[in-house]
Amino acid sequence: MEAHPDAEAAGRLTALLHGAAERAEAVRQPDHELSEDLAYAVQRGLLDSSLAAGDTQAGVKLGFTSRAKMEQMGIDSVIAGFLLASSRVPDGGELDRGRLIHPRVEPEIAFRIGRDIGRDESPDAVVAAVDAVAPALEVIDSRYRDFRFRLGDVIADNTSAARWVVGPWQEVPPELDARAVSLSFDDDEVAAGSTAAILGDPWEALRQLRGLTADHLALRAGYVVLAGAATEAVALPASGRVRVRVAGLGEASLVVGCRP
Ligand code: OOG
Ligand code: MG
Repeated sequence: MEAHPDAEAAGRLTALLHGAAERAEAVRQPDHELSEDLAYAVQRGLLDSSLAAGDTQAGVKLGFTSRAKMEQMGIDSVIAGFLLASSRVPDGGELDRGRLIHPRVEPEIAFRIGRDIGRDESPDAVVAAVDAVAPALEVIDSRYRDFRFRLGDVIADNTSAARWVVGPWQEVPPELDARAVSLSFDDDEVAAGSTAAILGDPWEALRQLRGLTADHLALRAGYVVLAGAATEAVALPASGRVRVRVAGLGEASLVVGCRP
């Protein structure tokens, strides 16, 4: 029996995107707009190739949960992707910029999930299952030329996920919805905003994950969930320290290096 044409197209795009990340070289956007289902299937293919190579899934990330991000990229649907253990940079650790294409960095909030969550559990149950929160950085790096994509393209590309950093975990505070967020390169602030920019309240981002049904977005004990950027993404500097500060939650940072 011949493979379904959609499955063939998904497989080709998975291989193309996988190679793009391996070589740190951008590829052309697909000729035709992908359906969301096909796009999540391509994303799943990328996860499966990483798992087959010995990596593990460490969590889930949301995208386009703030107006600033939606306007910057021209997309207004909330999307999600997976986080790999191998793409985590330890807090304060070095990120090798030479392995990325055109990286940008975003200030985010991270949730830690305390237990496996069933498919049919309510958004409130997901919120109640969070056992810690932390300031976080996400480095995104579209595998498409010029960092340009349509909705299906960016879902297929695992929502541009490249690296992530989580600061020290904090007890879950009574509220998270109006905290100042600041992104800085060395001592210069390059973006500033509020956690309110994330769908009014970062908890809302977690609730909206319920609406996304791809199997690999199900939440497991110990997973990290990134709620999405509170500000526009900013091009990663060539070198130096990148830091996020969230009022009352502390900070997280990484140092950009470039190995020869
Ligand atoms: C897609 C990823 C968006 C966020 O935090 O909104 C994202 C992109 O902008 O390339 O991670
Ligand atoms: Mg992000």
